[in-house]
Amino acid sequence: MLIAGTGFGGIGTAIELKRAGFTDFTILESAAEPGGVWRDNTYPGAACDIPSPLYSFSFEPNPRWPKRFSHQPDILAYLRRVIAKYGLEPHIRYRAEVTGAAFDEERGLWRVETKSGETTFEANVFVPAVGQLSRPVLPNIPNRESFAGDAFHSARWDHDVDLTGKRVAVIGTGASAVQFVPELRKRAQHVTVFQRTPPYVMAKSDPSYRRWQHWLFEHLPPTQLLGRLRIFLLAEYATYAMTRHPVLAKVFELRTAQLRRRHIKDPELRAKLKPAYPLGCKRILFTNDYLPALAQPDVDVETRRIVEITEKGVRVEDGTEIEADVLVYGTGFAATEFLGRIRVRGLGGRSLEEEWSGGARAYLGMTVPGFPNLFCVYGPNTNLGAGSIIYMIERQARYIRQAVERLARPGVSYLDVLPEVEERYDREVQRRLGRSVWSACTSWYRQADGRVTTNWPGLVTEYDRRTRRFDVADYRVAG
Ligand code: N01
Repeated sequence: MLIAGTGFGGIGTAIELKRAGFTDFTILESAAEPGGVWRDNTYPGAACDIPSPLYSFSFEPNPRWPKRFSHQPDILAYLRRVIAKYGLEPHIRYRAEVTGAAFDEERGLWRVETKSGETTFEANVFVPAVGQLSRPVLPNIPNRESFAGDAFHSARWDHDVDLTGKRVAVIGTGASAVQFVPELRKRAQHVTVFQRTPPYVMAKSDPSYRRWQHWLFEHLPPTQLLGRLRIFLLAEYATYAMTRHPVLAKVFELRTAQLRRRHIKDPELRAKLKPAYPLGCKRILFTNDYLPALAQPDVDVETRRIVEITEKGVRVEDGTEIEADVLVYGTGFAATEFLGRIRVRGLGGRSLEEEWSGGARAYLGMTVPGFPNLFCVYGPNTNLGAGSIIYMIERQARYIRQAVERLARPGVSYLDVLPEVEERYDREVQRRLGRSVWSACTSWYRQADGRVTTNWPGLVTEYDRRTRRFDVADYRVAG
């Protein structure tokens, strides 16, 4: 078996296989170290906006999280510890970026190529676990290359650039920007935040865990489990409110307005920060220091439309040039480009890129007709508007493990999901998404034609139920 990626998806799947007694697998990793997005996103203030008791493997609760919302170094350290504990290191091949995978029907094997081209790997099962939010996007703004100063994307933070005393321009106001803007403001002389769409911002309760709590979690694990359950139920409630219940969503909306009134005294700035789309349509951002940072005299929120990047900074629609020494792009990821640059060929040489030309889709977010024994992790329509993606990853790993068990039976060469099963599933998911809040504005959840290809339409408990048992009747079994 081959897994691509050493983020939570790849590691979670590998552990599930190993715990079931399958040890014949290799994990291909493009970088020289493990960790996925938690290795790559090192911007100042990088943290998880889901509390750690839920943003961790259920079977590895970690009683020693320093804070409720852990920071990137702690999450990366956790993932490394898990890799070591489950003995996964010998399975990982670093600097092996998967570029292509082709299914050999006769032999029932995937042939997987890497960038270096030195080795072609062969395996009966291929599990791409390359994430949805792992390919940074630079915006299509004219003359981007003309900027004379330092410029970088938030997910590729250039720590060699000293921001002390600099004028910094930030483009974007998403989950990443709200974390790094307050931090870089502490060092920079001035920050201009270019905001195209104001986000909904909510406060977060983010205490550091005390020593007695660490002791309790270690010696009485159910106490930590209770905390996990509470966060889980809150996330389910938030999803329910956002997707099905406008009145409940209104309660959240009022709280965001309250927060703006508390932190932003200038009515002009407050008006600029008021979102004009239904709450939940884009990700709600949890932060305690973003709004206070925007209220400072050394921070400007610029809402005039950007027309070009210049040698000295950013030009906006009325011709004004806003000068900067450093440009930071907090402009997000190519979320709807599933599997990124991996060219996948299935039965009869069919191309996955072509199959997905109208938008990525897969049965339960994992399997695609004509691409046997290919199981995506964190694939199409498995992202969450609220809640922990690790919960979803664990359900996918469980399903994949069951498929692998079926494949281990004598005489089974491959499993190919039935086109009608996938078609029925996709129609249902898209019908529900079409009625959901995510169809009410543009965001990274949707592709250009409006189709929501990233998000799961329901509660995570529904996904849990639907993926609990691998039903072989959904598949064509080739001998
Ligand atoms: O990216 P984003 P992100 N001109 O796509 C703006 C996860 N995450 O890196 O809204 C001007 O949300 C764009 O504007 P608009 C999390 O799931 C998780 O911040 O499109 N502006 C927007 O403001 C999150 O949702 C954690 O109008 C332009 C911003 O750039 C996801 O990653 C932490 C523009 C992009 O925001 C992505 O977050 C951080 C242009 N041409 C991130 N193009 C956790 O805690 C884009 N923008 C787990």
